Amino acid sequence: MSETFSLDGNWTLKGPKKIEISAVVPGCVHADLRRENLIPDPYFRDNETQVQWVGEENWTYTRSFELSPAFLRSERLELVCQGLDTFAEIHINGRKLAETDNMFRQWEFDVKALLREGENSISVTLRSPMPYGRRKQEERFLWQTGIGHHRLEGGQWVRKEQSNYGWDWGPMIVTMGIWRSIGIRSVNTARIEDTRVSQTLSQSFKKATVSVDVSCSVVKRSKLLARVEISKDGDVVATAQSSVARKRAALEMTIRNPQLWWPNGLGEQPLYTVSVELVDESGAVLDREVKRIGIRELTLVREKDQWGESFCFQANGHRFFAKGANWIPSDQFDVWGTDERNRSLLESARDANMNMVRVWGGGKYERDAFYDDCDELGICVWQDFMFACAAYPGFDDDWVANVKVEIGQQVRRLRHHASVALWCGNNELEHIPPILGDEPGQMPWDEYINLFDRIIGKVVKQNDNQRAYWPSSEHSPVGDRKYSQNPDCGDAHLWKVWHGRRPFEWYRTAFHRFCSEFGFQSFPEPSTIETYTEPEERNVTSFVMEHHQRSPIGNSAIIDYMLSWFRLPVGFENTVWLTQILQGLAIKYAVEHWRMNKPRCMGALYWQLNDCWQVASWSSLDYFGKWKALHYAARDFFAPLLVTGVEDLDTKNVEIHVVSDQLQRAKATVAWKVVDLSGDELESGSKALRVPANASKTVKTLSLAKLVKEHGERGLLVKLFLSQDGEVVSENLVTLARPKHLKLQDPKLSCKVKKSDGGSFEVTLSASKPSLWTWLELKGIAARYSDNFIHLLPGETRSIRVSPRDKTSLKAVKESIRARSLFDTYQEI
Ligand code: BMA
Repeated sequence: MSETFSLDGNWTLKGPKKIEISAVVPGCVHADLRRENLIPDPYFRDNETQVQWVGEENWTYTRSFELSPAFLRSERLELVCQGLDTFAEIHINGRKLAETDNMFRQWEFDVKALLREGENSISVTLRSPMPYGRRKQEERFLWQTGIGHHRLEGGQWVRKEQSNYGWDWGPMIVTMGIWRSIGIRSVNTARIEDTRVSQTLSQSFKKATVSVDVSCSVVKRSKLLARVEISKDGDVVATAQSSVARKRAALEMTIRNPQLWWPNGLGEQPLYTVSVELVDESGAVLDREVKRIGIRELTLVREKDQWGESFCFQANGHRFFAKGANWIPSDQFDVWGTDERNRSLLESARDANMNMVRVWGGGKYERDAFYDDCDELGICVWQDFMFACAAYPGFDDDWVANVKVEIGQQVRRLRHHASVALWCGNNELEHIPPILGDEPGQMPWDEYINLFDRIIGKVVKQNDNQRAYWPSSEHSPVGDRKYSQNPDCGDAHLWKVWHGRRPFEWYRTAFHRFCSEFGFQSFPEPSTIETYTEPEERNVTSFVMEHHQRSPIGNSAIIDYMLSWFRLPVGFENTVWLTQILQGLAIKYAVEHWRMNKPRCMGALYWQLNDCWQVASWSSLDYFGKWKALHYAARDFFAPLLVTGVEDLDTKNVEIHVVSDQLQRAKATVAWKVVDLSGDELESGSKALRVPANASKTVKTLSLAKLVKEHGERGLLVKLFLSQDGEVVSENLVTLARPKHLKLQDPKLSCKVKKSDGGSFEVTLSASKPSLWTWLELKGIAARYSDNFIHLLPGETRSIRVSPRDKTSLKAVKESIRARSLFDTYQEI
């Protein structure tokens, strides 16, 4: 049986200044130096500037290991490096084995001749990628975004995480290290080199044909057999076996009445285990590979329709609206972005009713566990290949050859995952003006098309014919390819709000088919800011706060929009919380509009889900995974059944819409309540509805002209409720004036706390006057809230479950709890 002798664990790291410390593999140089206290916390204040030298040096990892005689007798021994970042030179027992130049590739080398019985040594020297990138830029300059503003040069020449060089939400810290597992694999007779699982579903979805293609690496000629077993929860549901001919075996199995895998919100995520064994003549198992699959149809549908060409995903015969966000690396240092942290971020995505993340092309291909989590949580993955916002050297044959291997390996690694929905060539190469063209520094269109359409497109097709390949995000497939943000086809990155400084209302003029990026920034909450600032720096324009703001227009854009919507807040804490409320409002504006316009628009993935350090950014989850106001808002605006209202400031009408993503029709009741700013009811009503499946519907128009005459635009609030079986499933607030102009009164919030189960607490909130964006905070206690930033009218009560991260007493919760609302943000302290 093929075995791997792991070389993970303790190594020694040697570097400049006579540094010699213990190191952990997988990991990176910065993490090792930090562990030994040789560098300060790079995320604190502007310490990032003090760690720049690390990425400019060369570093050597070494270790020794003992191999048993039995292991050494294996017919072949291969060093398998699952990831080396990036320019590595490997030596075994003092002899040079190889050089590598791509962080995203797995490297395998035959090392039998270099190994000996007893003690062996290995060293991996990592050469700084910085001089190389700079030299290449001097030889032939290639354009990239954002250089000069917290971005280092030359990254596009190196097959390495591009955001390492700095991004408009991330630090410039160029890593080096053995960043994935490393080990020596023994092979006797043969091993499984690759397993390709494909599936075909019958039209009724009652029968799945699963094909497994096994290819082997053979050391010694012999009769080989491939055996496959598919099981579900321990029960075998199908088996097959076939002899291996010309190093390959093709097996086919049928599963009747398969349990179908669904995106989150549409059904369950049953997973089947496909276990493949390679067996020799004597029946001995030579190698085994196990993959988990979901039986499902998950395709991209593009067809002519009344608006142009659709762009929407379909699962098991049902088109669905993609709801989610863009994923960036969860830490600047991969090793700090643990599987647990990633899992918790993805669970937060699931809890906010998301069904898709886009793994953005400026980061990295994530670890297997990430895709396993997505399979389990029903989060579909739009997978970019790792190219972003720069002209790339498509003219360089060696570079292209390197990329081809990388793409092939990654597609083969990830293609069995139920969640992987789409391969996408790159992020924004097509539509950022200076990237493509014939000027010096630009990538010519024909070279671009050759690389992304032909070469990469072909590698994808060869390795996966079950999924669509989309050359770029964004991309216009019909008519003029250079027509950026064509509303009639393809996907679009809509940045008129924020980068273009248009008002939030602009979103309501956009009718794009699939909105794969749009966003608005906010600050992380005060408790997160405390982890990177000194107390005297807690002002949004202090040097350190600006250091943790990478968008050149960042703070001024936030404040500009804030003044348009809200009263100028008083004090630092109110300011940062209010930026979150503002962000939530911006994205709600966009998403509700696009959901209302389904099926014309069939996807909204906002920029961005998460952060890689503590920073002001477009994220809805901060570096520690804490939910910003946007994430709570996302759970509401992505709800399977949504009620929303669109105000017409000319007619003073409010149109009420109900959007359903459910696959069945549903009975529901929509109710509305118009109140004045004291909370006194002026009008109310309700209507029973049959909500059509997977559709959007206008259900009622409220004419408020008369009430506006009596109370003024600034004197009214409209609350909408959608209930099913007596339970409110969605609610919303509509105003006819900007919140800053509403004459809000002190809501006199009351908050009662009692102990609940599992270490949580139940907080009951009520208000004596309308309380907008009411939020709870436990000062000094990290906690998750079942709901936050809610609108309360007098007479309503809301129970919120508060789950502290660490065990906390009722007394401590009572002492630290604070309930505030919009009104409080501008009260003089
Ligand atoms: C996009 C992304 C990122 C960037 C973001 C915010 O278009 O693709 O490159 O971080 O905008 O500016």
